[in-house]
Amino acid sequence: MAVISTASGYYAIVGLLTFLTYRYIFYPVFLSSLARIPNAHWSAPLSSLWILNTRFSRRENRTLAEAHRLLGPIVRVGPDELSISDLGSLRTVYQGGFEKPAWYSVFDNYGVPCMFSTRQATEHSIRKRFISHVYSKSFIHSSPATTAQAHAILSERLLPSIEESLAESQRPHGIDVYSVFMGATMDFITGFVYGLKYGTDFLADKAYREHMLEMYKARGEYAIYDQELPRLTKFCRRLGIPLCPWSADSANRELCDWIKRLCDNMMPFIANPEAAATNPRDEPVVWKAVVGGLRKEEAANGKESLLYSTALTNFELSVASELLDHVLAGQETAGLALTYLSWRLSQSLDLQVNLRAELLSLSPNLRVGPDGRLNNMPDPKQLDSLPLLHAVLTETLRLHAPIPGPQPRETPASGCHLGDYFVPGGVRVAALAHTLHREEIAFPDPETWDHTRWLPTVSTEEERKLRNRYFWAFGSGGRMCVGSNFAWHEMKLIVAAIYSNYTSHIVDDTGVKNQADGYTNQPDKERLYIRFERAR
Ligand code: HEM
Ligand SMILES: *[C@@H]1O[C@H](CO)[C@@H](O)[C@H](O)[C@H]1NC(C)=O
Ligand SMILES: CC(=O)N[C@H]1CO[C@H](CO)[C@@H](O)[C@@H]1O
Repeated sequence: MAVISTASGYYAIVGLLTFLTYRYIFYPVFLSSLARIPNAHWSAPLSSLWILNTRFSRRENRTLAEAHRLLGPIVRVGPDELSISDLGSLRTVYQGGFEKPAWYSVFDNYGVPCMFSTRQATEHSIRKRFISHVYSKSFIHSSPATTAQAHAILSERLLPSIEESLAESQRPHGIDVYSVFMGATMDFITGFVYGLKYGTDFLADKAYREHMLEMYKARGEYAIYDQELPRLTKFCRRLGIPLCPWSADSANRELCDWIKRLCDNMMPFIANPEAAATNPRDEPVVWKAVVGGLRKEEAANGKESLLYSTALTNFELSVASELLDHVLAGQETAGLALTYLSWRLSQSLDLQVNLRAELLSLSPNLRVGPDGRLNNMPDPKQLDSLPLLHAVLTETLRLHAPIPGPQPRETPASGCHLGDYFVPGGVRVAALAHTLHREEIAFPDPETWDHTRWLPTVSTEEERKLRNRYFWAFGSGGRMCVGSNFAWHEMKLIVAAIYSNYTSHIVDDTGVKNQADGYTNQPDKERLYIRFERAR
């Protein structure tokens, strides 16, 4: 009896080892259809440790750029994970509507999903229908609310704060434009979401603005734990062993509470949203669209709605979750782009002279009147079609993409073809703006900031077409940035208002060259000191 059970124990162990060797070594390395795809690291088919370590030590951008340069456009970075960088795969994955993986669940706010964190395509398109019209170019270019809000922020807040920095006492150190631009973009997006009356005044309230930036930073730095190691992070949190410091969780809570308070201010108008504003600058455009959309969905489908359990049962938190995402997505990205653009422009007075000439050709333009105020706003279409302004901004979004990191998707259950490979279902696939923006066929000498790549007078139409196909600052397909038109418009207005009136000069740009390597990429020290002078 004893002999038999020893032998069967022996066979069980050998069997188990054989199975494990097959399942975790032989199959992924040799038999899986992913085995034909080049490995970014020899261990990639065996475990995710290498890519996790690359991510946690913040070396992903250059590591993947190098892997694609050496191994081609499709590389395997983990047992079930690929990185892609060719236009064909980009079309298959992003235009093909591949769904988002659980990675995006960290963007569920207050425990409820928002449009950005929604994984499934049909649910996403219901949410998108609520708001896509107010973020369309035609709405933004023609809305009295966006015009009135922009005018107030530029004329009453941004330009005066730059004028103040010209004072003798401030001149030697200049102003931290990183902080100023984060304030300006926060005021723009909260103005559009809640109206100016219930939005922020970050440009005036420097102390509060910098406190919020700290909270935001603490939240962002540790999101990677919940994204890449969700089960372990949750488990440790439950045991009371913090993988990420408590301070990150409490910063996140404070940020959420703050946005919730902005939403609570609007609650008196929930039964009658029209009563929220009597003039265009106070119009809560996005809030109204979200509230109206949810109400309509509730009336049309009630308990049958796909959103019933995720949104309609918790109306207030659903509204807050959606708006929190817009506010944070809209602030940091555009603020980063403006910081890097002002850094690049400050390195060439000639370029500033040419840009100013172009800006002053607008009629009306953004030159400040003798009373220190802006009189008229330029025609948005005219502003949008200024070639030099468009070129300097596009080149900045290329080389310093605010979201350079991977935007993961999941292959559908039936699998798909990428290049010559068959990829089974459930595989995580991602492209990154960082690598696409460094493809030499489209961008020769990719590390050089050269705005002339985008100028019709310097490059051919063919060249610019190819560049536009590789330009991925806002992603592509159905899950592309919904705020891109708003972002272009606000960034162009801010740059135009400043450079119509001032020249800029670097005082201290320590650390600006180094960007954090993550989903978004702040400058190392999160500051950039610039001195402005009145333009003549
Ligand atoms: C320079 C400025 C901006 C950049 C570079 C940018 C970039 C992006 C990118 C790359 C995505 C896709 C992310 C992914 O799939 O992982 C995205 C999505 C999104 N962005 Fe932006 N963004 C900018 C400004 C804004 C603004 C001003 C808003 C204001 C509401 C905004 C709201 C959103 C939302 C709601 C999504 C999710 C869209 C969806 O899932 O359908 N973004 N953005
Ligand atoms: C890429 O990451 C490196 C650090 O690994 C950083 O120095 C560099 O600035 C990053 N580049 C961009 C464009 O984000
Ligand atoms: C070129 C130009 O018009 N510059 C003006 C911009 O606004 C400032 C502040 O009012 C003026 O001092 C500049 O002369």
